[in-house]
Amino acid sequence: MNLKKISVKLSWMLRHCQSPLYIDLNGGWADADVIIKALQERFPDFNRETFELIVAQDEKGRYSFDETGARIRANQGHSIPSVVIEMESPEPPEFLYHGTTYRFLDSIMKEGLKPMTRQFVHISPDYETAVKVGSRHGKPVILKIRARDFKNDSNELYRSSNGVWQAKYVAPEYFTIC
Ligand code: HQG
Repeated sequence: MNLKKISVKLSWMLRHCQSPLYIDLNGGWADADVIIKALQERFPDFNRETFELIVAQDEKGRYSFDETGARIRANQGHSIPSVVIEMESPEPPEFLYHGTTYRFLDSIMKEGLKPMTRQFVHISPDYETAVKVGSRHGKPVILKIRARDFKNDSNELYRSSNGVWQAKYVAPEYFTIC
């Protein structure tokens, strides 16, 4: 069984799929048994044990079971509109980082950082993580965000349970190219 392939499908079901809609918009939870059944149609050997392995071993902590194990959700990264995942809003460090690539840079420096197809702009806690995120799109370029000033100016800034910071929009005045 190709666990990576299953995880990609799982991530799509929990973050992006609207037809059918597997998740409850209030909290983003899906019934784990429903997800198992749906995944078994494509991956017949998939079962609860494999499911738990994928969730436990995910390198980015993408998924969480609830305390009973009956429900599963993606911790962040949704494109489904109006799904609400509760997130904390702690004091950020002075700087946070956003990894992107050169072909987006002109537009980003003019328009600011937008969520594009997701609900939030994803912001990394450190430079190294931002390099990895940016590299998914091409040669990485890293923006250094004045996160404390951003939050102090009453801009919304959250941190998801797997440590990714999230903003609705970051204006160009808050970042520079590293
Ligand atoms: C860029 C992965 C033009 C933005 C990672 C990014 C992350 C603009 C791209 C998570 C723009 C969107 C998210 C503007 C932003 N003009 N381009 N005004 N504003 N952009 O994939 O941040 O594997 O939706 O810089 O680890 O790359 O999914 O976002 O390059 O945490 O779990 O538009 O995806 O996690 O790309 O990555 P994405 P992202 P998962």
